[in-house]
Amino acid sequence: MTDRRLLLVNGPNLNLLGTRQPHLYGTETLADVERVTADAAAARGFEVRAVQSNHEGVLIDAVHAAREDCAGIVINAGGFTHTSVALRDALSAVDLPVAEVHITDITDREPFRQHSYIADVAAVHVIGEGVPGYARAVTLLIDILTGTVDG
Ligand code: CA2
Repeated sequence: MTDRRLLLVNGPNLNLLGTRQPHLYGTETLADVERVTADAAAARGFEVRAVQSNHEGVLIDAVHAAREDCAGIVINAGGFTHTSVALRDALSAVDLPVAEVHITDITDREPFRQHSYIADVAAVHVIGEGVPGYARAVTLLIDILTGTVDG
């Protein structure tokens, strides 16, 4: 591993965090998510490049670009989690360790949310822990990257 940088990917509608549906997603904003993630990474000597988009192709391009200068990817793919073979293929193709995060417990919601196309290309899964889950995902991903645990 040469680059001590992680890509943080947030998918569609996560730009609305903190503005709607607080009973589900809480009151913290996307900026809070990005700060929590960056702080957890900085504590281990890593930096974070954050991208959020409502467009599948933009997310795929960001994942491809990570191959150049990132050591791993933290992703909450939002609704694309349950629909996007293309985003899953991109994650698989770049061959970087992936941490999948969901703010809510997708296993305890509607049936259509219970399947994740990302799950089996991710080495780390943090689900239903709210925004602090992003920090835990970073820690677990960096453990893998630094050989603290097996990946
Ligand atoms: O629990 C998660 O983190 C999700 O990835 C969030 C996605 C949802 O489609 C997944 O099933 C689970 C939705 C993000 C939408 O975020 C909003 C935030 C505030 C207001 C409206 C939507």
